[in-house]
Amino acid sequence: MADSGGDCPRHKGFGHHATYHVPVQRQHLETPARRYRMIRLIREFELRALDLVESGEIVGGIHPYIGQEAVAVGVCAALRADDLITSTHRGHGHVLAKGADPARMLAELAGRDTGLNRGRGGSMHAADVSLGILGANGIVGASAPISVGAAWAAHHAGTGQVVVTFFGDGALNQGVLLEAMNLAALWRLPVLFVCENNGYATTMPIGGAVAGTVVGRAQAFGIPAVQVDGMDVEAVLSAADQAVTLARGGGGPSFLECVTYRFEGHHTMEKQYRLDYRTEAEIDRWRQRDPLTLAGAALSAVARDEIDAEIDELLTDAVLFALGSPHPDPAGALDYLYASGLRGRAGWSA
Ligand SMILES: Cc1ncc(C[n+]2csc(CCOP(=O)(O)OP(=O)(O)O)c2C)c(N)n1
Ligand SMILES: [Mg+2]
Repeated sequence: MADSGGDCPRHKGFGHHATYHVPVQRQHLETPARRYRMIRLIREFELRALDLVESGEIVGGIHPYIGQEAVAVGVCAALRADDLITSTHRGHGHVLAKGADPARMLAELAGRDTGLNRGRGGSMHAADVSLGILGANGIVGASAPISVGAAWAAHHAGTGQVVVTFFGDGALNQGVLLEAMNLAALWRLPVLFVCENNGYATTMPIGGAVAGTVVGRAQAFGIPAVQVDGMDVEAVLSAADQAVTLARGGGGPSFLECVTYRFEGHHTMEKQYRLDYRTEAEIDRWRQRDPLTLAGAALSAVARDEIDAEIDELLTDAVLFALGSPHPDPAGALDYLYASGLRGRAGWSA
């Protein structure tokens, strides 16, 4: 079998059947410097991904997470390595913050065989179960019941795991989210509902779609809910910490509304459509509170420069790795479509 490690020295020897060990990242967000590093990593990852969309290496476009990085990093900093997350169509930041290898993630976006899911999932379906990443999800609101199911399983197995479900303000009126919150509250499951309120669902401002308040949705089920500054990684972490401690101790679910903003379009197609639903002045105002700058303020200029240089090299390697990797063999297009080896319940027959 040909080696598919591309030109990147860090990933040499990554063949089709090689066991791959995630290099540095497990629970990697313990200090302000590490949190700044991860915000920088996600930002740089997204910028490189935007380039690859432009050059046609990533087909179909992406939903960039730029501007919202403090939410993923603050929440994941409160988690254990074996905790679980589910994510959204705008999921790169969550997947990276939970510890996925940026090179394999980029390869996934570019549809390569070395990708997290061998190039079959792409941007909106990236997953790495070994890191507790149960998957991004292209269906708005659909990851909430997956999280509640995983939390039910963890609760009954007594593993002490907590499950986070990330979703946008656009999911707030999805019935399935409300059903998921109801069961999580009723059964006191260890779930953290994280709403990333970036003010818009595609082009629809939240004021035009959501009656009542965001936290009110959760409070209706008796779920403790707070609003937090989603541009400030330390504020997100401290709220997430409390919620995770409560869940791990058997106290049931919590809900965080993280108020944030996306600096780029809803999707990379947006530029082509020339959609006009928010002003430059509004975008500029939010850029004044860039989560990267806010997190960087805790560090010296020298420390920031060192981290920035390391991330630049890491992402340059990641691009080389992704683009140097083969596309999947079309002969295997039907592989992995169906589960195998499932056992039926008592009384079941094939
Ligand atoms: C059930 C469902 N309805 C509609 C869509 C199309 N869609 C994709 S993203 C999106 C907006 C989501 O907004 P929000 O949840 O606020 O997330 P954001 O894009 O702001 O991160 C919509 C309507 C979808 N993917 N799934
Ligand atoms: Mg939104």
